[in-house]
Amino acid sequence: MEDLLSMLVANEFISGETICQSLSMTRAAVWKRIEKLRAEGYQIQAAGKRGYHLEPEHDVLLPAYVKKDLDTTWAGQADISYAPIVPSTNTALKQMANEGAPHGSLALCDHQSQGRGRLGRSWEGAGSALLAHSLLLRPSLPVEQAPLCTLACATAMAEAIEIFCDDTISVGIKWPNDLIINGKKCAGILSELSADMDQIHHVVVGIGVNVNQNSFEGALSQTATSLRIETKAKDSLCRRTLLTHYLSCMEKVMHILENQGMEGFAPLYQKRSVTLKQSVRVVTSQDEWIGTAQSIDDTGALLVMDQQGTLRRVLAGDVSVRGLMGYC
Ligand code: BT5
Repeated sequence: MEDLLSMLVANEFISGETICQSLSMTRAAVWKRIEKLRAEGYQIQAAGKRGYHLEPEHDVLLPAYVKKDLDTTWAGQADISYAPIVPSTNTALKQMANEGAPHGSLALCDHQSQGRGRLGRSWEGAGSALLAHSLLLRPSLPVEQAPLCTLACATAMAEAIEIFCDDTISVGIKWPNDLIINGKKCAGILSELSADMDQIHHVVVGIGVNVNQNSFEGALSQTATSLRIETKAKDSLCRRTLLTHYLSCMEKVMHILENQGMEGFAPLYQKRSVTLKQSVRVVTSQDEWIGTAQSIDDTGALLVMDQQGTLRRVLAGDVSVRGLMGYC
């Protein structure tokens, strides 16, 4: 199927005969494959003698289009699953990971119907306004450093958004997983780890980016924003281009993290952090308290000085930063 798609992507028109010869298939078999691709969402026209023509859709996340735009060596170069609608790209990718999908595999969709946040919360954003996707990592990191994958993806996506928006906006990271523009959340990350005591099997990192929403309803109207709102773009923005930037940035950031460790990675993260040196409220499953965020340790945990002067390590939970997303 991949070969047929690559041929359709590479040629404006391609005759049935050329396809038959190149793939050593009968016309009936080619026609069956074309029908299958159509059922998957590809808009393929049969233009008489000129042959088949794949509509160059503006912004669908079909694997053949995504691969065509990539300049990476592993990110997005392995298995890519795509469906027009999935409940959650993280759930889809976890299944692929359990079946052995390699490092760099992706799960994509155009609509996510049951997007998941952390701690059982939900992630909203129906339709193509949202870029919902998940990337599979099988990193060369010790298991205690697995949380750094979330921070690495946040750093890469922040950088990708800025490149995508021609540096007209700046993106901050609220520890551990929120991307913030002008005090509001434009993207969230859900990382799910599979590991045993001494090794990581895989990390599924799902990111939902608000790309083309013009407004938000209810509570989100106070706390959420989108790239379209922030850039004041008249036309809708291309999610596929953003995804391509992200995958390139991700390779660079992971390379630094795996080869230079925290010494190389920490400065990249710190310069974007909107949490460090700020007054924060920490809510964990056990308690709730106020302090000042000091730094990130080698495992990605946040170190916070509480009001009694004790430095406390926060590895999971919610950290509100004064002045952001409605916390004052
Ligand atoms: C997150 O959780 O921010 C993680 C979101 C991850 C979503 C991606 S989409 C692709 C992949 N597949 C999935 O199923 N999930 C991932 P958390 O920190 O728990 O934040 C959730 C909270 O963010 C919600 O309770 C809302 O308050 C808020 N929220 C929900 N939808 C939002 C949106 N579109 N924009 C901004 N804030 C939102």
